[in-house]
Amino acid sequence: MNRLFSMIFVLLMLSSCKTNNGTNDNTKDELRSTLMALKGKGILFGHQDTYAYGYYWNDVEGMSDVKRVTGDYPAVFGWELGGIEKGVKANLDTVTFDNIRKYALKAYQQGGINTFSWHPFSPINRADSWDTSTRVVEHIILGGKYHEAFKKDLDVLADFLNSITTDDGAKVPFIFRPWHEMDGTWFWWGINSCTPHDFIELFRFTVSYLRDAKGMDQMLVAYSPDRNFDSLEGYLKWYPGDEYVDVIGMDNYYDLYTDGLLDDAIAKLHIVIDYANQTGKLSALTETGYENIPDPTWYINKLGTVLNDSVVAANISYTLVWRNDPLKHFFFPYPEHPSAKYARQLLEQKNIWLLNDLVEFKKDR
Ligand code: BMA
Repeated sequence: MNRLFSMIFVLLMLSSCKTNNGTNDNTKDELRSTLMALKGKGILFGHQDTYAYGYYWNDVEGMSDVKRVTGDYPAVFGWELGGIEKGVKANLDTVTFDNIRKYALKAYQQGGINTFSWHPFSPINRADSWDTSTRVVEHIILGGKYHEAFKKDLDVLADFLNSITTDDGAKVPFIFRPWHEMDGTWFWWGINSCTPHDFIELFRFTVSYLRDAKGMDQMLVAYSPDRNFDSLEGYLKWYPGDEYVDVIGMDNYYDLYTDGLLDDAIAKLHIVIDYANQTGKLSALTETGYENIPDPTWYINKLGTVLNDSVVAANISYTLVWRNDPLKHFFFPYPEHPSAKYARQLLEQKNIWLLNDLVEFKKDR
């Protein structure tokens, strides 16, 4: 009888590790292990807001510019949380949070991986992320006058992320990428607007509060400076510590479109990869792209060259290109764009994976 019970128990445990798409990344540890396991086999291709809108369409069921060009969805789905802290219905790019919840769940149920960025409005005066006219970080960290206000913003953020669940109530795992590009000057958490010490406090508090006070055990965390470093020491200047970070990342647009800087982009990724390997973590090119793709060959000649560098190909887990806002800027071609055939060429390569590749890989594990 005891044996029967143990067998039933084991079977139940095994079946609880599977989601309804036959995949097995329903916890953050499983998500991490999937991303680790594909290192050297494939690099997942990601796209920001892929289901939400694209080149002259908005919120059309099943639509994605990546799908329109390649026939498949991206493997990594990026979503933006900026504005959630204000309690409004839609984010700063006019995507409603109800839709983001729906899209992220769909991406997960299809076997994809979600990642969230956050360009918050200041807890002090609700100025946007790009307003560096007042100092924010020193006032919202522990001991700051607006710390409680900041905590309220995190409460709202956590409530939303914790509400992305499957029908049986399981929380959908994801990668959260807060306070990115801190080595640039453009955000109020950037290099000219706070000290590395205060930045690290901010990052640590954000992660601990979400994990410990808000129970967000479904979250991996990415650290993503921009391209403004050329040594490990420079890269780690704002690093909160190994216990706060799962994905060692870099955002990089400039080196990937400016002539003569491709080697720099690769060298910086090597720094990222070395550190990830040294600490047993994941590595990724967390954001990239060429706004409106004025060089049609960019996907092959620039992004392709970087991703096919032997060290990069053997190590990074994913990359993500930015959103397709036709009115402002788009980073993935629409079918008629001259770069579409080059994007297709890159995404047809055996080691660059879209959603189906990832789903197949997980089935075989
Ligand atoms: C930036 C731009 C902005 C957008 C923000 C958050 O890179 O795309 O237009 O509001 O990201 O998605």
